[in-house]
Amino acid sequence: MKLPILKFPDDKLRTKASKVETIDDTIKTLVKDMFETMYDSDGIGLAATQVNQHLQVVVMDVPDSGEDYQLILENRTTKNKLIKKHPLCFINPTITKKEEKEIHTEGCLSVPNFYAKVERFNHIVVEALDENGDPFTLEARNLLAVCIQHELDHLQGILFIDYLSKLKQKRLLERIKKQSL
Ligand code: QAP
Ligand code: CO
Repeated sequence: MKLPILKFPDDKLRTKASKVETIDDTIKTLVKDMFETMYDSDGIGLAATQVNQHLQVVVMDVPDSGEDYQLILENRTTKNKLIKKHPLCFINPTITKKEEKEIHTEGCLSVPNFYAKVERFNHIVVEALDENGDPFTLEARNLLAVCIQHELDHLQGILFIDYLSKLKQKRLLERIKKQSL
């Protein structure tokens, strides 16, 4: 089932997520629905906070930009099938190592049609449970590392736009207010 996504400036996006105590059928259904919602919205990452579920659950599928796909003749469908092949689920995630700051352009399903440059770590290590409750440790770089930091921020009620200047935040709010008139 596709879930509705909270949009900035909804205050519910500021809620801090609680730790998942047991990975039961409710959590498994939430994970499944979050993947469906993310893929259907053409997203690469989604935090439970964004679908108004205040639990430490994140789903992600970051396109692989590796050389493996360069020789394949692509169309819209094959591209999606080949590229979207790294579904990851993080439950109760924690970042245990952060290295190398870099500036990346980010977007967010909760702030549609807005993109901005944010400084993040380019190399991280994250520990989490997967959707079956099995612990894993993942070393991530580049876009995957950026996406993990962005999604973990959502679980703390933090949005990428919080890192922008007050002037840029003010302009964004004005733009959103005009759109919803
Ligand atoms: C977070 O964001 C992210 O405005 C995931 O019209 C994004 O999936 C981290 C999206 C980029 C690092 C880099 C945004 C889709 C998707 C939009 C997303 C839109 C349609 C955002
Ligand atoms: Co986001």
